[in-house]
Amino acid sequence: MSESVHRSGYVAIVGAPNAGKSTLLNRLLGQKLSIVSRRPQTTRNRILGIWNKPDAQVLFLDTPGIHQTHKLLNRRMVDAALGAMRDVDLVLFLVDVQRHPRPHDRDMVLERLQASGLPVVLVPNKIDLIPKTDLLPLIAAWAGAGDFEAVVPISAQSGDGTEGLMQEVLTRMPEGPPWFPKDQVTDVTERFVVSELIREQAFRCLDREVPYSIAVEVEEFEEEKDRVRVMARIWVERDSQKGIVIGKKGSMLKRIGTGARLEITKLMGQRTRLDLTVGVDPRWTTRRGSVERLGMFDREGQS
Ligand SMILES: Nc1nc2c(ncn2[C@@H]2O[C@H](COP(=O)(O)OP(=O)(O)OP(=O)(O)O)[C@@H](O)[C@H]2O)c(=O)[nH]1
Ligand SMILES: [Mg+2]
Repeated sequence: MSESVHRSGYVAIVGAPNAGKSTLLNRLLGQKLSIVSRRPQTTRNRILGIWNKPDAQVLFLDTPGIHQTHKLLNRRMVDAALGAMRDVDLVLFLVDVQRHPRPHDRDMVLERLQASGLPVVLVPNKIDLIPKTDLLPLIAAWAGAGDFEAVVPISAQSGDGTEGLMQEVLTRMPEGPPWFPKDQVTDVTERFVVSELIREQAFRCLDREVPYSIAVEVEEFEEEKDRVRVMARIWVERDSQKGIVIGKKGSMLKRIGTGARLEITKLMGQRTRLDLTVGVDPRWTTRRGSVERLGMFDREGQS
C-alpha cells in the first residue's frame, strides 16, 4: 500500500487596508466568511478560513489592514495583523496593483515582512482594473521592492489567477496532519459572523466617519424550528451618529437591517428575523474593556 503525504500549514494574508484581503479569503474558500467593503479598515479581527482537500489542509488567516494609528481600537487591529504573522508557514503580501510602491509602504508592511524572515509571496491584486500594458511595469515595481518567493498577480474579485495562487501555496506547505476536522471552515462562531454581516451593511450604507464609530453586539441568537431569530444592537459613539444610523423615520436602520437579513439568511440557510436597536457609548473605541467586548476578541494562543 502506498503511503500518501498530507500537507498542512498556516498562511497569513497581510497588506494595507483595502488591498482585497477579505475578498481573497472568501474567493479561496468559495464562501463568505469575512466581510468586505469599499472602505479601508473594514476587517477588525483575524479571521481563520480553513481550506480542505483529502491530502491537504491550509489555514488562511485574513487580517486587518496594517496602517499607522494611535487610536486604541486601531492599534489592536494592527496588533492582530502583526500577531497573525507569528508562526505561519507562508505570508501572502497582498497589494492593490493600482498603487505604486512608496517608501511609506516599505515602512508599514514590507520592512516588517522582510525582517520576519518568513517566506513571502507577492500578490498584486485588482489586475482587472488596469490595462494590460500598464500592468507589467507596476508589477515589476512591486516585485523589485522586496525579496519574494514568487509573484502571482490576481483579481480576487473575478478569480483570475487565484487557482494558480492556490497551487503556489500548496507547494509551500509542509508535511503535516490536519489541525482541524476536515468539515470545519472556520473557528469563529456563527454568532460572530452574524454580527459582522450586520456591520458590513453599516459600512456599505453609512458615510464618512460613522462606520468607524460602529460596533455590533448580538444580544440574542436563536435557531428556532424553521427560522433564525437575531436581536442585535448597533453601538455608535455619539448621539448625532445614532440619529444618522436610525435615519428619517427609521429608514436607514431599515436599509441596514434588510441587507443584513438577506446575508444572514444566506449564511444560515434559513429564514431570519432580525431586530436592530441603536445604542450610544462615547468611549467604546478608546476604553480597553469595550474595545475587547465590541471591537476585537482575543484569540491569542488559540491558533
Ligand atoms: N475591481 C476589483 N475590486 C476588488 C478586488 N479585490 C477586492 N476588491 C474591492 O476592494 C475593496 C476592498 O476589499 P476588501 O476585501 O474589503 O479589502 P481588505 O484588504 O480586506 O480591506 P481591510 O479589511 O479594510 O483591510 C472592496 O470594494 C472589494 O470589492 C479585485 O480583484 N478587483
Ligand atoms: Mg478585510
